[in-house]
Amino acid sequence: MPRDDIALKPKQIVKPKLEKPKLYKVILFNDDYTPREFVVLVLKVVFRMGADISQRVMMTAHKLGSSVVVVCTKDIAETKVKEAMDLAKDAGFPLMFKAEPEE
Ligand code: TYC
Repeated sequence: MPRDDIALKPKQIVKPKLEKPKLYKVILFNDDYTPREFVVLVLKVVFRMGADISQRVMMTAHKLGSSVVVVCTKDIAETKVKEAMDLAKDAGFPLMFKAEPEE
C-alpha cells in the first residue's frame, strides 16, 4: 500500500542535450565551358530536382556567378558535390560545386 507519511521527491526529468546538426549549402558555380543542358542534367540526376527548378538554379549561376542548390547535412552535401563533380569530370567539363557551412 502507498504510504502517505513519506514525502517523495519528484523524479527529475533529464532532457537529453541533442546538438542540432550544422547545415551546409551546396553551391553551384558558373563557368564558360559547361553546356547549360549538362548543368540541368546534373541537377536533375544528382539533386533530384525537377526540370523547372533545375533550369532556374542553372540560370541563376549562369547570370550571377553562383547559386545555392540545396541546404543539408555535411555528409549529404559532400557526397552530392562529389557525385556531381565526378559526372562533370567524366564528361570533360569543368563544372564546379562546393559545400560550405551555413552561417
Ligand atoms: N555559362 C555556361 C554556358 O554559357 C552554362 C553554365 C551555367 C555553366 C551554370 C555552369 O553553373 C553553371 N555554357
